[in-house]
Amino acid sequence: MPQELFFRHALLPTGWAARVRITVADGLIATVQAGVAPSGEQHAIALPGMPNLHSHSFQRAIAGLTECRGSQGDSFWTWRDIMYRCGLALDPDDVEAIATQAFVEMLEGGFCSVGEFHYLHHAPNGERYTDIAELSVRIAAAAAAAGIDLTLLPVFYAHSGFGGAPPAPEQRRFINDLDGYAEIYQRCRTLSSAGVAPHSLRAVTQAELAALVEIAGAAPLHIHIAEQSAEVAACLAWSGLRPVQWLLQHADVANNWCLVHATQTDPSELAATVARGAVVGLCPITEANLGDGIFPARDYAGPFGIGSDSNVLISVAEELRMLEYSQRLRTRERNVMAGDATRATATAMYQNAVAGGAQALGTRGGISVGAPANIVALAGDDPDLALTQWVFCARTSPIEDVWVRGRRRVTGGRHELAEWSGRRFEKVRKNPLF
Ligand code: NGQ
Ligand code: ZN
Repeated sequence: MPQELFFRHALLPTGWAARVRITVADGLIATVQAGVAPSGEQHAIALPGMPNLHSHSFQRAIAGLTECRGSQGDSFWTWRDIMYRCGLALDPDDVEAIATQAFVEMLEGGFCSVGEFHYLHHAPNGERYTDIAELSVRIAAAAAAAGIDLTLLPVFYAHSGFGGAPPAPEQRRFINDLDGYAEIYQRCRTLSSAGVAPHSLRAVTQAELAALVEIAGAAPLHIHIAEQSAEVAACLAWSGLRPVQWLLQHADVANNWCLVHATQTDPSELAATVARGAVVGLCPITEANLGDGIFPARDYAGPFGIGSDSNVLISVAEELRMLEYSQRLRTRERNVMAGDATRATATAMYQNAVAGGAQALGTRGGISVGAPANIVALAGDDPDLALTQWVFCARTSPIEDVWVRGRRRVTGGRHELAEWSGRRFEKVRKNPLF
């Protein structure tokens, strides 16, 4: 007997529909019918679960610990020193506990799937664990416990700067050669869906990037790019090209690629990115928190999705609000992210980020037959207004229930493991090493 859910309104790929019955079989949406009489379990408003296309779950452990001024001026790079210190202090149990908590919060915040851009591979002294993919196994275990759909994006990291500079000692947990990386990647493919992630142009050479593209084939390929202005300056000094320019000239960027951040891009780089069909992975809260700059979204016509990245705050609504507000502050206009067809700004951003996020993770998104039954139920009567209020106006979350592959994980806004996981997480946070 397939599971049946009834919603007064549902956001379908074609827009809002009323009185919608969704049936679920084997975790996938089996049927979607609009305009039907209520039956079975009834809810107010169904949204497709939002993909979180970029997360470093372990960084949730330092949320709130990097917001005091240091002795020198603070920057992305001083934040990174603190983040590295934390990364060096975590054992496998810690990594799993922190990831579980981050994933629980993602589900409570409206994300149903996550691309975990995972680069803590080795022991704190830099040696391989007996199982080279030990920490990927822990991430997969955390995702299974929390019940979030996982795309593991094991990261290849080999250098500390452009032109193949040797890695720094504090990067020792990240470092692999191509053979070691291929081993981790193959293991990841047995744990969950997976993609390939060259960390950044700072961390890979051109030859390594080409090998990684080969390994990925048609699987998702994610890379950090053009986030900080110092990175643009270093890339120009090294190659005479800006990072996105360099990437598009030297790699076969296609629609399985996700360019994470792409903050520092000029109009010609944006147009060239659109032509390749790649997704831009925007992480508006982290980009604001780290002082990256503002992605010129008004001038970009291609697919995008959202990521919680450093996990300093985990919420679909707050990512979308930051995205729209950063554009308003930059352009001095309003409703910048709305579309001609979808004029409600929150709804337009939501639909676009669901589609772009699913593309980036290589999954099906949206409430449609054959897609995973990943659904977020909001309270409210008027669906556009409810989604708008969640994104722009609400002090408390209107999320009631969240299903992943048809299984309800959040009820009344609360994840089934929230209390237990929160306690375990707070114990890890007492670690004096960070
Ligand atoms: C990361 N995070 O890998 O976690 C990066 C910082 C780097 C963000 N860029 C480190 N948000 O880019 O070198
Ligand atoms: Zn990142």
